[in-house]
Amino acid sequence: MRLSQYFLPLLRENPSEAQIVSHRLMLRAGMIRQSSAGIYSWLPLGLRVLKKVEQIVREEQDRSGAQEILMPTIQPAELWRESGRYDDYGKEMLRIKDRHEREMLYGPTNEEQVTEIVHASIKSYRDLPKNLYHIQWKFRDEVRPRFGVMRGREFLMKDNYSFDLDAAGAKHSYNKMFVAYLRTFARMGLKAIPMRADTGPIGGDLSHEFQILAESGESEVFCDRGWLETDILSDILAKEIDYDGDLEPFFQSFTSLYAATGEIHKPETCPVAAEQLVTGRGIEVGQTFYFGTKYSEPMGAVVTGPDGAEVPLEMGSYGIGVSRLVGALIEANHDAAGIIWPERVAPFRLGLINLRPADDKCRGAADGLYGKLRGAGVEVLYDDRDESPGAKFAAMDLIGLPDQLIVGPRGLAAGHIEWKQRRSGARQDLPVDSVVQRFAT
Ligand code: 5CA
Repeated sequence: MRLSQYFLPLLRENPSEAQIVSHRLMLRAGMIRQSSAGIYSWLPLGLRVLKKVEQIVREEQDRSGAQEILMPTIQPAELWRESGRYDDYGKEMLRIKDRHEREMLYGPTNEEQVTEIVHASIKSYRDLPKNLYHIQWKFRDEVRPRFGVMRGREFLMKDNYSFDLDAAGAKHSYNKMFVAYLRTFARMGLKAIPMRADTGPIGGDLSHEFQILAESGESEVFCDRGWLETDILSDILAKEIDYDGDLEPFFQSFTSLYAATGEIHKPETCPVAAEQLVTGRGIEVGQTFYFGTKYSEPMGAVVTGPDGAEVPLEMGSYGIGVSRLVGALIEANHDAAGIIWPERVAPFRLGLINLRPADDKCRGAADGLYGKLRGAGVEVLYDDRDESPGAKFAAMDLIGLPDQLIVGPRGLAAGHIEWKQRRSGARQDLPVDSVVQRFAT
């Protein structure tokens, strides 16, 4: 993409409404634009990141055996009356009436909708287990939407729902998601700690929140100091996972060290000595719930068991805040100059800067490189604008592409192009003809 043609509305000044760094940087880097409180449009650069995050989430769901569906954003109120949540959910639910005065709602989550789908088509234990997921916009009329996409009113969530015959099967489904979540976050380079959590309006008694430790996090969290010292990312990605095998040892190994959210942590029952306990803030990027028959029973979602008797489905639900993750990734990856994208979620792999677009040699070399890199399948953002070098460097650092290639007259005369790594700031001269091969995928 040529920057001269790209829709990238960068802001020079820090927007005053943004209190945390990810919100500031998303606005400054032209990734999002607020529509109303807690509701955003995603602009081209932001959308590219959102899609990459979404794709990693999707790949790990698919790997675990979950199947993708797409449920609507607007749901009928009747379904929620069946489960008893229509009144319980309170003001966070956006209630709508259609032209026939039928009560509808913009889904804050989909337990009822998916239970209805499965109930309509699954009648026998032989059709179990099933695990269905979708990646869809949700609406929660939060009391205090803030921090940009971190606590929005409209936000993108991956949510899935497992259906099993019995509690043992349901725990296996829970464990599968537990593994899939750790892998998902690890692939984005995020150390998400699974913490015992309260279940709130979703219900049930087994739940984990996946928390990234960060000053700007909204959750109060407590964990064993051991969590800070272990390199869980490489541990997780190095493990071969057989999703059909026994996952309980994996689950145990990642839950043996204490970690709990503020809602359930009690100093008097905490097993960790005070000097070993870390108290901090966390960003909740996902949550898993096992709630058994909370929805299947009132909604009559039963299957015929092996002995012919009807049994209500054992269920769990699992959410990942896809749009929140974009903010969380920035909280974990930035410096004073701007964002530093991890390669796997970067909107473009490379930034190519032409320092002298008016100079024929520079333009020829930069245009040529741009064409070859694209031909080799590399995603490149090419700054071909007629701007000062300083403005170009600042823009490239702000939007945080992992690597920058800088084409200038002096380097070209010596047959090289400067390569700058955004994260380390390290610079190196590369011979012009080696560049494409260095970055080809
Ligand atoms: N039905 C369950 C699991 S599918 C559920 O709704 N869980 S949840 O309430 O914990 O939401 C799942 C994830 O969505 C959270 O972990 C969080 O990362 C994200 N999320 C929740 N509320 C918001 C919000 N207001 N803005 C952005 N992300 C949110």
